[in-house]
This record gives sequence, C-alpha cells and structure tokens, in this order.
Amino acid sequence: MAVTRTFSIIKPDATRRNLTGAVTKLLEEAGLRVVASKRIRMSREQAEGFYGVHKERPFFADLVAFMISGPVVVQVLEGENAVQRNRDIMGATNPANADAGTIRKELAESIEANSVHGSDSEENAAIEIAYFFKPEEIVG
Ligand code: RTP
Ligand code: MG
Repeated sequence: MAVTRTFSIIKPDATRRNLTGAVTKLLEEAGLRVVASKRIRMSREQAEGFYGVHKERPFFADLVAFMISGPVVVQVLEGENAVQRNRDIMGATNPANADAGTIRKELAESIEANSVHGSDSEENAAIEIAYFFKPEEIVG
C-alpha cells in the first residue's frame, strides 16, 4: 500500500477544550504522521471557500460560523492509505453514530462540533492541502 497524504482540521470545539494533543495522539496511534501543522483563525472567506461544496446545504451558514468561532489547527497527515485511515479514526460525522475509539465518539460534542475534518478522497486531499499549505511547509 502506497504512502499518501490527507488533510485534517482540528475544529474550534476541540481547540477550545484544549484537545489538540488528544486528537493528534489518536491520529498518530492510528499510524498517521503529522508532516505539517499550523494553528490559524480561518477568515469567513476562507471557510466559505473551503466548504463551497456544501453552500446549498441547510447547515452551511451555521457550519461557517462555527469554523470561524475560534482557532483551528490545519494539518497534513501522511501514512499508508492516509485518506481512508484518517476517515476510519475520525468516525461517523455524527458522534452519536461513531464507533468506540474513534475521535468523534471519544471527543466530539455534536454533529456540527465534531472535532475534526478529514478529506474524503485523494483528489480532494490534494486540493485541500494546497488551500492551506505551501509545498515548503510540508516536511515528510
Ligand atoms: P468533514 O467534511 O468535516 O470531514 O465531515 P464529514 O465529511 O463527516 O461531513 P460532511 O457531510 O462533509 O459535512 C461537513 C461538516 O458539516 C457539519 N455538519 N453539520 N447540522 C448538520 O446536520 C450537519 N451536517 C454536517 C459537520 O461539522 C460536518 O463535519
Ligand atoms: Mg466532508
């Protein structure tokens, strides 16, 4: 299996509760390596652009407001089959439906404040990584 990359965000509900380390520990224990990381406050324009695919969804305005409500940590993760591996450790979007041991089951607050984002395909991972990182900021 090839070593690939995915994009992750530790969301404002997790940074607010000082869970950056707790989330990162679960990612690392799942076999993912953090090869880039920065704590930022997303602008409204950045969040609207990032979630552009959801702009017709009823939760879009709330989601954008949530994502700019506090700091986030954007990360590039590397590992074998990184996109799927990260989706597996994240758990279901709604923490109530997530499996035990996943980040969302163990740490998330609600379907919106669900602690992490992870790319859903290799194609989107490349787009999302480039949205937040310059190539020289990623050290594999
Ligand atoms: P993500 O994109 O953040 O990794 O999460 P996901 O694929 O599991 O979920 P997605 O369907 O892409 O939704 C993006 C984010 O929008 C929020 N959401 N709120 N209130 C709601 O019904 C609702 N549904 C989704 C969540 O923060 C979700 O992660
Ligand atoms: Mg998604």
